[in-house]
Amino acid sequence: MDILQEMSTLLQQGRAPKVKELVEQALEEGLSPKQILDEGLLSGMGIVGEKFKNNEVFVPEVLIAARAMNAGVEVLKPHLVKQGVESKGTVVLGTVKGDLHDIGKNLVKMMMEGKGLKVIDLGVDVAPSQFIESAKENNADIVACSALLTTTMGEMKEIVDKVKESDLSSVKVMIGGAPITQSYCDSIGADYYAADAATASDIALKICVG
Ligand code: B1M
Repeated sequence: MDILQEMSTLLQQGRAPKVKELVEQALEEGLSPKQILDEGLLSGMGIVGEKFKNNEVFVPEVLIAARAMNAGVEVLKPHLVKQGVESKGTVVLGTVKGDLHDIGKNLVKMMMEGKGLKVIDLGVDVAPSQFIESAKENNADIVACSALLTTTMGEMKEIVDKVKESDLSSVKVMIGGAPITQSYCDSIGADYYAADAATASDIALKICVG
C-alpha cells in the first residue's frame, strides 16, 4: 500500500503512534508536508467525518481518530510553517455563556482543523463580547457558537446582534448544538446552522474558500 494511503487508513483506525511514525517516514522519503497533510491526514479525517455524519462511526471513534490526526500534525507543524502553507481560514469557536457542555464543540473544532482551518477555541461559558473581541483580534472569517441548553441558546441572538453592530460585516455566524434548529437560526438572523460537526466543518470550509 502507498504510504499516504496507509497513513489515512491508520488514522481512521485511531492508531496515533503508527500515524506519527509514518509521517516521520514520509518526510524522510522526501514527500512534501502539504502532500502528507492533504493526501494522508486530511484524507483520513475526511473519511471519518463522512462516516460520522452517516452514523457509521460514533463519538469515541472520532475522538480517537482526531487524536491520531493531532499526533501526525504535531510532526508536520514545523515543516508546514517553514514551507509557508497558510491556513484556509480562521474560526472563533466557543460554547456560549452559562453553558459548560464542550464535547460537541470539541468535535466541531477537530473536524474544522481536519479541514485545514485555524480554530481559536475560547472554551466554554463564553460571553458575547469575548466572541467579538477575539474575532476582531484574529481577523476571523467565522464566529461559531455551540449551545446545549435551552436556557443558554438565547445568548446566540446577542452574539448575532453584536456582530452586526460592530465592524465585522464580513464575519459569518454559525450556530449549532442539540437544541438548535434551522428555524431558530433563521429567527435570530444567524448566517448558518449545522446539525453536526462534519457538516459544520463542510460549511466553514465553503465559507472560507468558496
Ligand atoms: Co448536560 N444536559 N447538563 N451535562 N448533558 C443535556 C444537554 C440535557 C439534554 C440532558 C437531559 O436532560 N436530557 C439537558 C438539557 C435540557 C435542556 O436544556 N432542554 C442537560 C442539563 C439540564 C444539564 C444541567 C443543567 C444539569 C444540572 O446540573 N441540573 C447541567 C448544566 C451545566 C451547564 O452547562 N451550565 C449539565 C451538565 C452536564 C455535564 C457537565 C454533566 C456533562 C457535560 C460534560 C462536558 O460537556 N464536558 C453533560 C452532558 C454530557 C450532557 C448530555 C448527556 C450529553 C451531551 C453531549 O456531550 N453529547 C446531554 C444529553 C444529550 O444531549 N443527549 C445533556 C455528545 C455531543 C457529541 O453531542 O454536544 O449535541 P452535542 O454535539 C453535537 C451536535 O449538537 C453538534 O455537533 C455534535 C455532533 O457532531 N454541535 C454543533 C454541537 N455544537 C455545535 C456547533 C456548531 C455546529 C454543530 O456550529 C458552531
